[in-house]
Amino acid sequence: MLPNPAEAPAGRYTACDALLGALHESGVTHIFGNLGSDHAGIVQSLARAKLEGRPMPQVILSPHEGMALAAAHGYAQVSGQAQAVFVHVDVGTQNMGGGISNALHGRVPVFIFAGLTPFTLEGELPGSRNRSATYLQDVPDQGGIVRQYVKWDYSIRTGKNVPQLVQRAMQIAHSDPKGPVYLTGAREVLEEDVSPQKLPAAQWRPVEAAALPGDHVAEIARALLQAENPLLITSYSGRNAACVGQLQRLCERLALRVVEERPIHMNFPADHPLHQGYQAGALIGDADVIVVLDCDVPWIPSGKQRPRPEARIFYIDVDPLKETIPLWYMPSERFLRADSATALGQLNAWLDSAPPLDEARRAARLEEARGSHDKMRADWKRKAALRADGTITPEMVTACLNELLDADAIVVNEAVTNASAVFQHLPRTQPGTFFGSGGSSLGWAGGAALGVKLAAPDRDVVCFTGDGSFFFINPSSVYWCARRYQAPFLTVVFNNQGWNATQQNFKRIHGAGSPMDIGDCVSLAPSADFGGIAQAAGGALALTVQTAEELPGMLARALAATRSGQCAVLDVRLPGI
Ligand SMILES: Cc1ncc(C[n+]2csc(CCOP(=O)(O)OP(=O)(O)O)c2C)c(N)n1
Ligand SMILES: [Mg+2]
Repeated sequence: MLPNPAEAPAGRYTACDALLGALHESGVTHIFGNLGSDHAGIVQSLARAKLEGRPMPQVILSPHEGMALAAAHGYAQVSGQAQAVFVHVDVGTQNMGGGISNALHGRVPVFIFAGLTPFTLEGELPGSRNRSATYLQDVPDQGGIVRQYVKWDYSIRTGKNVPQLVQRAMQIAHSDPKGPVYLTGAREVLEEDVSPQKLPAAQWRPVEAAALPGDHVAEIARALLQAENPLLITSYSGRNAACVGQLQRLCERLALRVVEERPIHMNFPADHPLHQGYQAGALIGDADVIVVLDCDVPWIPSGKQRPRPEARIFYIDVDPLKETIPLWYMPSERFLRADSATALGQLNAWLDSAPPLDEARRAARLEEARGSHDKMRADWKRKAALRADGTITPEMVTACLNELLDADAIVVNEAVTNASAVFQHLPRTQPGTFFGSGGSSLGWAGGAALGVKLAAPDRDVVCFTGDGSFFFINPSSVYWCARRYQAPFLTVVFNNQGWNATQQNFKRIHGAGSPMDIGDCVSLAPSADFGGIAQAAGGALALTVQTAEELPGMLARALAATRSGQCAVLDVRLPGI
């Protein structure tokens, strides 16, 4: 704890200065903020820092808290660095909504700060209550609103140790499994005068990546060498770019097939012959050794495709217990808590000094995989072909977009029942070019795309939503922000005029042949003018595509607009559900 007078501004130095200074020190460059009466001291500190030319995180003023959190989520997915989200007491916390569940399940580090309503009534301390609303925002346990969804929550009790609290919060957020943290502070505490202090960042680093215990490296490597039909299933190992190369090396030397199950990241090059698509399906039942690498739900136990009872299953995961999911089990031979890049590096190193897999066996397996890879893709291609009746399919949209995008373009996916069209026809080949929310709360994609674009301003960013999801993204907030902060991206709305997922679930559970009309519960007709909403809020280019014929031209126009600084929303009219 070293006093650092050089950092001290002239005049007062409060807990707010300490909070903002510590965030800056810990690498936070952006505060996605929806500020209120609880943040009066924060606003003052930011203004004073600007006046005095002191570095501070940039405030991205976020008209809706859901967007703020989604943007911090997307930003951290690209950069690995937690950003800050500032929200207003209990009500702003509630307005973050399901986004907090996405950040937790997506294992994304986010630092959330919310004020607490003042705890003095009669001016006993600076910051005391001064408005009727401050009475209405007094709740018994504000942290309790999000406690199930954060890794850590705490309230600042004294301004004196704010830098330590920030560093602790950041250390927890950035340690695996990563996730959101939530800090609160009442106005009186934030107004406290404190002494500047600078903490040595090197002493607050995240916990080091965990490795596989030595014995198990050999055990897994041997099992893979001996296997006839090994399979690897992953969904988020690619969050660490280094893991992609390690995985490719392991798979090539063993002719190990890979399935990306509901991917949240780009994990393995989609054009690689060992890439076997996005549904393990029959491959699961055929496999004698299965490595599950960073995946929450590799198969559905009540589904048709399950591993054989005698299959050897090794679960390597940064979070193999899934502690945030109370009911969860995937019976496996071993559960190993390890960082996937480290674990694969260990397996590769062990295999480097072992006799290699018989080359004939390896080559035969690789050829077989290549055959199924090519066949699968040829089938997909047929689905993307033009229809005689001119109707648009989601596959056509993504295939057409694939022609226009570079390999480093970033895809943000919340396409719900049309997600497979995104997986199949926008094959990502470079790490860090694909993101999903990792959770189940719709409304992430718009804010996430904004955060992604802020973190990667030189790359094309395309986000996919359904028409139902578009309502959830708080579009007015998203497109307003995108214009104000010059973060243009393309949104493709798969508009099937309804909640297809809800309809499909009804059919799955209550029989496909049900004669009942459930339109009242799932239809979103008549369709909203999604592009018009974005245009009104943030001057976005609004395009509606009705026929397959006009699709290529409109996509090119929309993309060109984003490249010249304007958001574009392409409302793709699919056949209604
Ligand atoms: C915040 C939130 N509310 C409700 C749901 C339930 N839900 C899951 S899928 C879905 C329908 C989504 O509709 P749309 O985006 O149009 O995609 P489609 O199903 O038509 O492909 C709904 C309402 C959810 N997952 N998250
Ligand atoms: Mg829909």
